[in-house]
Amino acid sequence: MNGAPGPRRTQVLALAAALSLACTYDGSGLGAQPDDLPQETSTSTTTGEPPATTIAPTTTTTGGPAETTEAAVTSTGLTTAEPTTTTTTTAGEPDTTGEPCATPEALYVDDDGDGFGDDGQPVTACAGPGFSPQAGDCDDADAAVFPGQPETCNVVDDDCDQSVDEFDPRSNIACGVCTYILAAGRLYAFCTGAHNWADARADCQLRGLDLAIDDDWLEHNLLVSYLAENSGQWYLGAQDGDGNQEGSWRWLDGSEVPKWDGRFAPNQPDDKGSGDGGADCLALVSKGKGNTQERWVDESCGALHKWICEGPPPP
Ligand SMILES: [Ca+2]
Ligand SMILES: [Ca+2]
Ligand SMILES: [Ca+2]
Ligand SMILES: [Ca+2]
Repeated sequence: MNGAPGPRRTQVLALAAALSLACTYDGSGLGAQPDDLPQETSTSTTTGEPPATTIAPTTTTTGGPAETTEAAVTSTGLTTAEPTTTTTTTAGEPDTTGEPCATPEALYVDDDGDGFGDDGQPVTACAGPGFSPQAGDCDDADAAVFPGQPETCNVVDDDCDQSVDEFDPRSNIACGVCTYILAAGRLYAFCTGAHNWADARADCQLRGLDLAIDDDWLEHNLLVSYLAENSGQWYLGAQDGDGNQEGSWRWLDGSEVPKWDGRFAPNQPDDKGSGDGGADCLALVSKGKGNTQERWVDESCGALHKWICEGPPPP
């Protein structure tokens, strides 16, 4: 009998609960900042959320009629809603700007400030220095390297197109041992270095090209016209099978190399190379070299020669 609260004591408790509820509701719903606010709101204020955000969720939730149950929901809803909003915003502009913004965007880190971001570093952040909506910077530590930058002869892919020192009519018409020529709707590079066939091909590929395919007599004569007299053999993009299959000559695109239309020099191909057991790579001979001049010969693939690259012209 003594332990159980009397009816009067129960009433007092209920009244006290109702009063405290009313205070919570009024304080947040009206935006007033009396003594109640610091308790509930102080947490959200510290997180940097503007007052407007705090008001919105409270007003929505208090639409219901009931008191006691509703009150529990209200305070729960408030507490839950705040951190969620705050977390999203904070994640948006992490450690870089520190400034909150209304709408973080999908951007890329642009460390060198050249206007192009690093593909490998997408972020949700506020627009501003250090970020760019455009990806594509292949060197985000070099502000002179970005898409659209004129290509120059510097062993660097200046314009991020994955070709190094390729032809650029603005800034790169000759580079190293190679001179670029636009002719008959194709782009060629005539290279006067000394490479074996594989290295010659790799050099072309680095420039966004490949060893030239001498399709017909028209192209053949065009190529020959660019070779200096007595400049020797120039590798083309054709091989004879894989080592010992003499006779299966193919261009790099898989098409057959004709042995019947006179572009091979007399008695060629003869599979006679310089000591490595065959001659399985095709070369074009310049003017001035006996009966092989201006014709094809088969060469040992390890022999060092000049080379001709070919590819589509730049867009
Ligand atoms: Ca950049
Ligand atoms: Ca860059
Ligand atoms: Ca390039
Ligand atoms: Ca370059």
